[in-house]
Amino acid sequence: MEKLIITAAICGAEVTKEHNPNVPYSVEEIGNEAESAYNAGASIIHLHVREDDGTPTQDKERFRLCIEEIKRRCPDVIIMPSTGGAVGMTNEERLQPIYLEPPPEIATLDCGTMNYGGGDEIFVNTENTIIYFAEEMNKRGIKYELECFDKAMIDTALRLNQKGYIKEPLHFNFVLGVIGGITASKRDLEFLRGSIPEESTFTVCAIGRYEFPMVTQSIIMGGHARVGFEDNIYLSKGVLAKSNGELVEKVVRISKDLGRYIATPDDARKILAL
Ligand code: KMH
Ligand code: ZN
Repeated sequence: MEKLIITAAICGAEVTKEHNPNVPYSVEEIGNEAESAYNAGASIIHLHVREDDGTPTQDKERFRLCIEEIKRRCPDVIIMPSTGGAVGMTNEERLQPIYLEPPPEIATLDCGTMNYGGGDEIFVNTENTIIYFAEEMNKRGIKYELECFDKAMIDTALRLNQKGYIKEPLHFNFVLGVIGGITASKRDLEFLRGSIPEESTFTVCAIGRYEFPMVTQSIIMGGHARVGFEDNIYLSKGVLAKSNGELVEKVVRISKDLGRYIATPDDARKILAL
């Protein structure tokens, strides 16, 4: 089976130090967390950034500082900035990291609007927004990871692919277990996997206690794996992870036990055609 690409989503926009004191905010903390994940076997860092007080930001300068710090410590790692940012940000705010020079190799592209996390929050990605983000990334040669929180988002991505806005080769991230999105079960994952073209690649992430069971299913199915504080802060029941590296180490153990080797960043570049 193809080598396993491990993405570490080290920070996110929602989880805080109150949930787990090891969630990184400062540039140095982000560098430490990226390095721990990379040393453990992550080939991609999915990056959100924060102000020092923990406020999520899409500020281009803050991204530049964090990316420089990560590259200094992990020269060949693939850095995948978020264009989702945090609920309530404008499209222009969210897009800032794709205007960096050099542009990122890959960035996220969220494929639909949804209720987000209960309460009144809505994560807004209209069809025009998705087209606009895709076109801005196309102009800069940036590959997208298609973030699909539900089956309808896959259908939207495929429709926009047929219309020529979203380019191949398609790479999906199935995000399972966000309140407002699809639940995290083997049945749901099989449904999503069966809904994308056979030749496309996919990775899986899942929230909280569903992280490791769903990622393990993906490893068995030939998909890839994402873990990290953005999705889950526990190493096992009631045990907070000390670092993103611990979460990556656990996936590496599971994958090796299942007979699947781990992709280096350059392997990941080949698999994803970056
Ligand atoms: N924080 C969420 C609202 C992405 O990175 O593109 C969006 C998100 C997805 O995390
Ligand atoms: Zn994200």
